Amino acid sequence: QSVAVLGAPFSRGQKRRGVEHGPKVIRDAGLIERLSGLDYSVHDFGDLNFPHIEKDEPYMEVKFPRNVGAANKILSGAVSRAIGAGHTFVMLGGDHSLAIGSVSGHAQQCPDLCLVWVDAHADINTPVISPSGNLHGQPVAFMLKELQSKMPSLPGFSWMKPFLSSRDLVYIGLRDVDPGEHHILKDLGIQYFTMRDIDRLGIQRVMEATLDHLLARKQRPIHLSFDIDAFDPSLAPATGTPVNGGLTYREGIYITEEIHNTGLLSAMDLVEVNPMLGANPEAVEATASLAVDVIASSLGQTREGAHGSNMEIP
Ligand code: DIR
Ligand code: MN
Ligand code: MN
Ligand code: MN
Repeated sequence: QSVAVLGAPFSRGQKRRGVEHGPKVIRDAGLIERLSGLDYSVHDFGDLNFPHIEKDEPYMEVKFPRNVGAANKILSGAVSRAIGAGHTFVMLGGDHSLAIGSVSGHAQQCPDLCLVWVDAHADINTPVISPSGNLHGQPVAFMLKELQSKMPSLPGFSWMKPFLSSRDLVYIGLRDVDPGEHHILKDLGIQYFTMRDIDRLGIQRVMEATLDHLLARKQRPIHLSFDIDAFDPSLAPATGTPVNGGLTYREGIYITEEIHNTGLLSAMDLVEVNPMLGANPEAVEATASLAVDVIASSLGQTREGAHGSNMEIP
């Protein structure tokens, strides 16, 4: 059982500086030690080096397309190699535009993967309908085969092709969805659970329905893309686009425990931790420590505790 950890210090998918320091604060919060304690051999591959492309004019309204495209191409290759080498893969963001490279690299090795997207936002704007022009609000649109005809060819993205069917994706935690995104969700019949759905059903039934939707026909690798802004801003204040009314700590950890219990988690992203946005150092540490809890729980840390099979009561 081996885990590969890779940092992706990148922020050009949105406008606020600081999210490129996410990997550092998540490591400083003790990530590697926590994963080693779970009996994994942990391979920390450090942080990727992304080129800075000086001349990168907006394409339509979309900001930094060449920088985002180039970074994701590099990330995609790195993820594909790590998964090909047999590791369970953990990507530390960086902003959520990095999911383009992370999920596509995973899909190169595991074409039948399914995707669980935990986020306040749907991140499914196309470049044409995006109200902000920020690519971190668009990664899912690049992945979906059903949106291919709606996607302009953006400079920087000629390397990638859509690879995911809309039925192989489930959202959890939504509470800030743009009108064009809502139209796409309904049009494609995408399975999603908003915070209201969690209020109505409870997180246990939401996870049951999520895993049933993705795995009932067949067992297959799971990609978990976890945006820290899925949590309530009281728990995760150091993030770029906080939205009130988010996941409780217990709901978030229940999601990751259930993902782990499938035995099918193959890769995950933890994105949008921005240490320049906490009101004080404590707010940043709380957000980073929450990120560590999410990753450790996804990889098998339990609340009930655990013991080795050869343990005796002394
Ligand atoms: C908004 C905000 N829907 C956009 N998106 C995200 O810019 O497209 N914030 N992802 O985290
Ligand atoms: Mn997101
Ligand atoms: Mn978000
Ligand atoms: Mn329609």
